[in-house]
Amino acid sequence: MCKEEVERTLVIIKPDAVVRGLIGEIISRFERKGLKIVGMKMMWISRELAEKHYEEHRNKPFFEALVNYITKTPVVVMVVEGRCAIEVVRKMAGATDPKDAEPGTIRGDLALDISDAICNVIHASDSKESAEREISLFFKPEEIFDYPKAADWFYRKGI
Ligand code: FUP
Repeated sequence: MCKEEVERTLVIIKPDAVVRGLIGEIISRFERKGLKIVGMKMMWISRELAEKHYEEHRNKPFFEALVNYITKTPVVVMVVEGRCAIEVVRKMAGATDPKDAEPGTIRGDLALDISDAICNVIHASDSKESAEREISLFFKPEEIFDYPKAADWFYRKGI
């Protein structure tokens, strides 16, 4: 389990969140938590990219609906960095089905209805391997940035 390691994870603000005007709300939650956005863009995911991203679900009955859902409108994709970011962002996202997601989580607070697919506002990578794979699917290396945040000095050890 992660304790100290700075990790990067892929977040997608999905079509339901975009059309409901929730982009800012979701980004704010990550910023307030202390996570750092090191890559971000709006894009319209192609069918081909959606199928690659959701490869592990290819044989599931909801695959077609899932691809239709994620390609329905533009989305915002982000690389989010911070201490144990993969686990932290998954916790912030909450359970897959928004009816089961705890209040306080993004899905618990911001979603309820589903359609042919489970519409659940965001995607967040579920492991180190997925994070690496998904980040390289959506971002070129030069689209991810290294920069300091104002409070970095405060958390340095030994001062
Ligand atoms: P999560 O890791 O929480 O994003 O959930 P999964 O990887 O299990 O599922 C990926 C996406 O498939 C979900 F975000 C929504 C969709 N899904 C369905 O539409 N129906 C299902 O029964 C399960 C998942």
